[in-house]
Amino acid sequence: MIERSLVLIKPDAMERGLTGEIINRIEEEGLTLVAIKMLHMDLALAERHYAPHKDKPFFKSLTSYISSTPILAAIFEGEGAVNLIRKIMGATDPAKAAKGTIRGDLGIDIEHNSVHGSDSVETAKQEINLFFKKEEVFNLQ
Ligand code: IDP
Ligand code: MG
Repeated sequence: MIERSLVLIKPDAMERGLTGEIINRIEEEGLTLVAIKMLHMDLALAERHYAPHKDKPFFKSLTSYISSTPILAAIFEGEGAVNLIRKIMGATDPAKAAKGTIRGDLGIDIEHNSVHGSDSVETAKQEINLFFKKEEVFNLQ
């Protein structure tokens, strides 16, 4: 199934100049970039994006972190894009993520883990709508 997934390059990766490295790792696995923008998420957008975590003890810290500096939001498209990107990213906690994954190689800690990737096709649709207008997404296949 051709799917789309939302990827965010988080503040810790932005600050260390890792955008090219992260995009490259995803493109190398055969996925296609169909939308990209730089934006500074405000707290309201951060709270909407991370709403499923609103009752977690780290919610306040997480939303404040993700809105601390400008980030990159991107949509990648391709066969099984959602799960493939989860695999390329690695486990949530960089200390537990495998070597060769983005988080395993580049992540700092469980909060500052360099990237976000949608966790299902359904979530991806909602997340994409939160960040992109229809006309900002391109058909390259
Ligand atoms: P995911 O990004 O791998 O899907 P989620 O459980 O959905 O992981 O958590 C969303 C984000 O919240 C993580 O990427 C990470 O930045 C942050 N996070 C997750 N668990 C913790 C924690 O225990 N402490 C601090 N931040 C966390
Ligand atoms: Mg998640």
